Amino acid sequence: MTQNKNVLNWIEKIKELVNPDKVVWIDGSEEQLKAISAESEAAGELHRLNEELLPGCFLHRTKANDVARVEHRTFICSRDKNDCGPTNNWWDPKEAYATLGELFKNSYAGRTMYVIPYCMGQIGSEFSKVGIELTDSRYVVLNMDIMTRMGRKALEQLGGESDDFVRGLHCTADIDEEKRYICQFPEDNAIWSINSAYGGNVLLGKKCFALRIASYQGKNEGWMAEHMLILGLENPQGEVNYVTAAFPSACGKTNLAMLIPPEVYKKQGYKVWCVGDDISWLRIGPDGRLWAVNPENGFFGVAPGTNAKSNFNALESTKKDTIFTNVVLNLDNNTVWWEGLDKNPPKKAIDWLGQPWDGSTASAKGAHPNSRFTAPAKNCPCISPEFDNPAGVPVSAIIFGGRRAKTAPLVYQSFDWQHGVFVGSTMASETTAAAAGAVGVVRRDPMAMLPFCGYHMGDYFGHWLEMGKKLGDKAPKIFNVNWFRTDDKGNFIWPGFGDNMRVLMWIVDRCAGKAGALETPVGYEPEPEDINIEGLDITVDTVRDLLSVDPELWRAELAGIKEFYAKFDRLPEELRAELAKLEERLG
Ligand code: GTP
Ligand code: SPV
Ligand code: MN
Repeated sequence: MTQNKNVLNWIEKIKELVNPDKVVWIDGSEEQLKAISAESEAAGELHRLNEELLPGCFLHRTKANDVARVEHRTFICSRDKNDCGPTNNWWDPKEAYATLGELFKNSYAGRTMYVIPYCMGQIGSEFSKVGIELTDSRYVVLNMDIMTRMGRKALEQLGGESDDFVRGLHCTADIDEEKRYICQFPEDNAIWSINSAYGGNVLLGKKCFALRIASYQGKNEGWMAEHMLILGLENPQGEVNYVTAAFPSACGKTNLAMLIPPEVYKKQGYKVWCVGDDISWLRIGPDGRLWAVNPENGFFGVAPGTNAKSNFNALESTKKDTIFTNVVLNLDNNTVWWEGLDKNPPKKAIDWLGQPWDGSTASAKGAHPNSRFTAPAKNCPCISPEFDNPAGVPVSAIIFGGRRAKTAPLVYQSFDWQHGVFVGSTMASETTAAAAGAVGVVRRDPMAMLPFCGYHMGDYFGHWLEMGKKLGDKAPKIFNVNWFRTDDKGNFIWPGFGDNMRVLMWIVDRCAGKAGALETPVGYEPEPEDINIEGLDITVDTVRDLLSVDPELWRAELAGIKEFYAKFDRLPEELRAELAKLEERLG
C-alpha cells in the first residue's frame, strides 16, 4: 500500500521482533472492515446486536482486569528524567525498550499483525498528523476505524518520503495486568502498549498520540494538544461562538459538547453544535486568534448516565455502526442497557462480565461504570458543519472544570490569561472509573491533563503562558465551572446537563462584553440574577449559594495548591506570583 521506506523498514524491524503469522494492511475499505467484523463475530469477540433497532452495532466484553486506563503502568520514556517531570512515571527509554522488547518477542506468534495507518485531523490538512498502529486485535482495528480517518488515505496523507509518523506498537499478549505497560517515547515518536485491550490503553491515536505525544510536539512546534471538548453556540442571529472545555475523564465533556438547549433558549432559536468531545489541537491562526481542531473522527463515550434526557444526541449517535464495550446485553430484544439509561433494567440479560443478570440484583451493576460506546461523529444529530473544516474554529472562551462537592463555585472568570493559567494549573477533581484505582478521591488534575501530558508539567504551564503572550489581546477568556456541588445529603444542587447552557450564556456574553460581573477573591462571578433560571425549579438563592466562595474552604485550598506546587522543580514564577495574589485577596 506504500513505497515509503521509513514505514516499510520500521514494520520489517518490528516483524522480526514479534514474529506474526501474517500481516494484513488495513486499507479502510468497507469490504475489508466488514470481513474483519465477521471474523470477530465468528471468534466470539463481538456480538451482533438487533439489526433493526441497532444496525451495524456490536457488543464487546473485555477481560474483567482490563476495564480502564492504567495510570500507574503508563510511562513517559524521555531520555532525561527531568523532561518527564514530577507528575508522570518516568522510565529510561533504553530500559523500557529492553523490558518491553522481551515481552514483545514472539508475542504475535500464531497471530495476525494488522497495520493501521491513520490520520489525526482532516485528510489533506497541513495540521494533521499521521500514525501507524500495529496490533493483533481486530477490536482495535474496528474501533480505530470509527475514531480516526484511517486506511489508504492516511498513507497518502503521509506521502512516499516522510518520516514524520508516530510508530505505535500494540499487542494484546495475555492481558496480564502484572505485565501491562503503556509507554510513550516522545523523542522517538513512538508508543509501545502491551497486555491490555481496552480503550485509552490501546487505541493509540487517542490519549497516547493525540495528547501525550502531541502535547510534546505542540510544545516544540508552538501549538497545544488539550483534553478539551469543542462546541459552537449559535444565537438567533445565526452567529456562532466557539468554546473549548477541559474537564477530567468522566466529568462531563461529552455531555456538554452535545447539549440540547433548555426550552427558554430553544424557543428563541439558540442552537449548540458539537465539534469534538474529548481532544482539541489548538493553533494560532493567521488572524492571531486561537483556532481549535478536533483530531478525532468518533466518540469513545461513557455509557452509564447517558439517556434521552441527559444526552439525547449521544444516545442518537449510538443507534448505528457503534461498538458497545462492557454494557448489559438485553436478551429480550438483543439490544443494550446500562445504569441510567432508563428505569427498566431488562429482566433477562447478560451483565458486563458475561454472567446471567436479572436487573434486580441491587448490589451488582449490570454495566461496568466505565463501559463505553464507540460511535462515528457523523452520527451525531448536532455535529458541527465545521467538523471537517481543516482550519478548525476560532475559540472565544476556554473553560476549566471538575468534580468538586464544595469549594469551587458554579462559574467564575479569571482576571486575565496568566491568572487563567493559574486556575487551570490548580484544578482539582474527584477521581472517576475512567482510570483504574479508587473513585471519588479529590486530586489535582491541572488542565485535566495530569494523565496525558507527555513532558514536564512545569514546562507545560510555561508553554501555556507563552501561548498567552503570543495571543495578546486576542487570547480567549478563561473560565472555571463546577456542575457538581452537593448539598448536605450528597445530592447535586445544580441540575446540570442541558441546563449548563445557562452558564455558557453568561460566559459567551462576558466574551462579547455584554454581561457584568462581581469581583471576588477567586475571580469574576456573575450576579446570581445573571444566570437565567426560567423554567428551573431552583431559586436565585440557590444560585447565590452555588456561586458562594467560602474563605475557610479556600484557605484549605491554598494549602493544597502549595503542597502541589512544592512538587515542581520547574514552576513558572508567574504562577507563584498568582498564588501569592490569591492568598492576599483571601486575606
Ligand atoms: P471522558 O470520555 O472520560 O474523557 O469523559 P467526559 O468528560 O466526556 O465525561 P461524560 O460527558 O461522558 O460524563 C461522565 C459522567 O458524568 C456521566 O455519567 C454523566 O452522566 C455525568 N455528567 C455529565 N454532565 C453532568 C452534569 O452536568 N451534571 C451531573 N450531575 N452529572 C453529569
Ligand atoms: C478518558 O479516560 O479520558 C477517556 C477514555 O476519554 S480513554 O480513551 O479510555 O482514555
Ligand atoms: Mn477523555
